[in-house]
Amino acid sequence: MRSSRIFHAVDSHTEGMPTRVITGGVGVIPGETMNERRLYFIEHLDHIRRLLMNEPRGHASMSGAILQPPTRSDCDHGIVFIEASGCLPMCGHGTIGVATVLVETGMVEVTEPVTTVRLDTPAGLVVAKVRVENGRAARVTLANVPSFTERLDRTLDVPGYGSIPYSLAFGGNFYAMVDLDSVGLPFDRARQQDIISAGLSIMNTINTTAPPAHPTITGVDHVHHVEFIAPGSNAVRSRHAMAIHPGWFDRSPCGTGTCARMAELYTRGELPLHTDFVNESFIGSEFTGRLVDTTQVGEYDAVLPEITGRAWITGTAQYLLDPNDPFPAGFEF
Ligand code: PYC
Repeated sequence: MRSSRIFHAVDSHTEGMPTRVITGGVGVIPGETMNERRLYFIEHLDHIRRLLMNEPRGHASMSGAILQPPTRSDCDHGIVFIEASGCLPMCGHGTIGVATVLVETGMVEVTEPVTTVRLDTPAGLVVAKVRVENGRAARVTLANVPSFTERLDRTLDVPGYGSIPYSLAFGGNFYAMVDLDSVGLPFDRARQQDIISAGLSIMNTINTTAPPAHPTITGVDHVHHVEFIAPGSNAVRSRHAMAIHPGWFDRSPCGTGTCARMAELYTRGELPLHTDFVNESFIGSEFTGRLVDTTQVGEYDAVLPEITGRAWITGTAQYLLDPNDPFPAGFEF
């Protein structure tokens, strides 16, 4: 067995969506903040993401998180998020996966009934409160980064789809929120290719005509997620299909998407503070969220969201790179 690289991993899934937690093999990424590390990684180390996320070690919907020492003294660990499609500033299902792995492997000091883990993410501080029962991480509640509505009730001329009403909100990433009805498609996995095509057209139209920009986080300046809201959804319970660039769906209810949706519902006056909101994924799994306070992000009125979800460890692995492997950065299919 020959290997020029070895990456240590604990694989998990959060409500159906994988998080490959890389616990060793990358080293400390240069950067004074976790967002600087994310940007350095994108520019200089993206081959590692592609090796770990693409086929044959991953797949087109693969997601992961590289553990780092924190860049701030009030955190236990840092995270650089990796996916088949890039490096997100924040990922809710990924953070729930990381918190579960840290507790169940004993990488943090575990206390019952609640272990608090403070995480340094590219989008800012995220605090995970892990409910621990008999040593098992039963569920995780994240206090996510401030979330806000960037634009409400606009229309977009989308080639092939006509005039589409949408709103845009930030919950750790930017999300376009669109009623599935408005693109004439049913909430049905049998129509997933059509839903992805509509999502990519909407993202492309927003990014070429009116891209958003986060006022304080460098490099967060596009939309790669469209949250297609299913008919019958409301501010108590919502179902959605989360279409993600370049062409896959979140299997989990999407933590940052749930926070963006709660920010939008708050702006509409439909979701008060301290009120549960259940968000269901395309495969029927759930996160429960709530807003706990208000704040300000640049010129935007913002909210402080929490989400609760569960994760399970699925395996441990060492991923190798044989020096003769013809696909040293994997491949996309
Ligand atoms: O849970 O925040 C999330 C997420 C983003 C993309 C996939 N999952």
